Amino acid sequence: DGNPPSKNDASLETLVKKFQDTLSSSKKHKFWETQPVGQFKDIGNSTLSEGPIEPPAPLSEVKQEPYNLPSPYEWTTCDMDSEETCSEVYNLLMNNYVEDDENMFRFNYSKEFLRWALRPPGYFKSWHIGVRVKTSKKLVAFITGVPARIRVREEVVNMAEINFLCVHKKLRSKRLAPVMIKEVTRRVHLENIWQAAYTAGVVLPTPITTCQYWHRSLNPKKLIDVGFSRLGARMTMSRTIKLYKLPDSTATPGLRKMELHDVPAVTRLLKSYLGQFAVAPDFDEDDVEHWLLPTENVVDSYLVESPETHEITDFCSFYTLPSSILGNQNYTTLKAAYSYYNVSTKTPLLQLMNDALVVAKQKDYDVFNALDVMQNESFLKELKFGPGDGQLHYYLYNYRLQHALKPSELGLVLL
Ligand code: MYA
Repeated sequence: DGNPPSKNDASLETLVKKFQDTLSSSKKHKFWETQPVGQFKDIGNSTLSEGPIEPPAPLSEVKQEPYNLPSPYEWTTCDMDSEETCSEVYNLLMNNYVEDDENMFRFNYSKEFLRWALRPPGYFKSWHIGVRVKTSKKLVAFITGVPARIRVREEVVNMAEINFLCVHKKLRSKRLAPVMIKEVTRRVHLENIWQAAYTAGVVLPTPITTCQYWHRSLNPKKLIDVGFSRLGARMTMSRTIKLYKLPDSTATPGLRKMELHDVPAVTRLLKSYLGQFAVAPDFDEDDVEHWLLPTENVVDSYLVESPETHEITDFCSFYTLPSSILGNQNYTTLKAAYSYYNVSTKTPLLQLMNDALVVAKQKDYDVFNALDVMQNESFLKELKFGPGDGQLHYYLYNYRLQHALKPSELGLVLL
């Protein structure tokens, strides 16, 4: 999705960008103004009610043919089961996907990650959309959707989660993105789904909430060497290394990796926990098996099984998303863990997350990232996370909320 691999400490350049962003709510959005999304002019208008902005249309009224692309290009459906296609997608994103504001880092989603992210239960191959150059067949743009049931307040809504929108650097600013968004919308409509959820680092009409990235250094020396973080005032490298030192082993008795037989218990735990948030996924056992059962170098999940009662009382998880380090002599990759879904009922969340940090450190991650969603604020400062310069805006398509949410009211993490 569209969250920059953000860093600690905003530079002047970043602050200027931020200022421009705050002005952008008055800027024209020629495309987004035509779409069924909350419009800036409607903010605070209490005559508009919560829920779908447009009603579903009969399927016979959904356009049957793809939208027109500029003539050098053609649509392609990307078969992520194919090793060759998956490599083409991987390479497009590796070279052209999201960068931080200062172009020092770029997301480097692995092939295994892309296969996991794009093939959840009930996925549609037709929602994995590429654009090729007709003559050379080179893949130059991409956008995806996957189905998800997302609860908004009391209502569970069938949605598409839209991600991996990417246009090759050489084809930017030619209004290709709106065509791609319209085409994925059409293909989602063909499955009788009329709402979507997505995130982006840019401000569009209109965020349901705006979250902050926080970063917990695990390998401070490397993070400083590559320019991800800076030595604090009155700090030396050795004091910094000591500050971020973690125990060699986890503290919670009964903490272990999640296994297949845990799926029912984890589903119950998550369902009851996510119930408290205004917007959250409605996971069933198949979803939990797909999204949370550990997959090497993709998603890690741990739980606490009570040594006495064998009850599953707590859960934590993170996904693996490295970033390429652009133009550094010594390092090419930043290994980052991203906090995913965490549930505490017995082990204090602070202790659970400290154990997650310990595990990530043992597995050689350089940094552990978390958004200020759900109850994350309760541990961020205490566990020495620092605020990043990246903001992540969450959006719904064709679903209006009366008021923006606080990040802590959001129970949804998109990849
Ligand atoms: S977020 C990740 C986005 N990807 C990147 O940031 C990678 C690097 N950047 C690029 O590849 C390009 O810059 C992209 C834009 C492709 C982003 N979300 O073609 P253009 C609007 C939505 O001339 P380009 C993610 O994957 C922009 O405001 N809209 O621009 C979630 C302008 O419209 P308007 C965006 O730079 C994606 C128009 O595009 C974004 O060449 C969710 C300009 O088009 C953005 N991130 O290409 C997509 N960036 O004039 C929406 C720019 O109105 C899904 N724009 O301001 C909606 C739900 C659909 C399904 C509905 C089902 C019911």
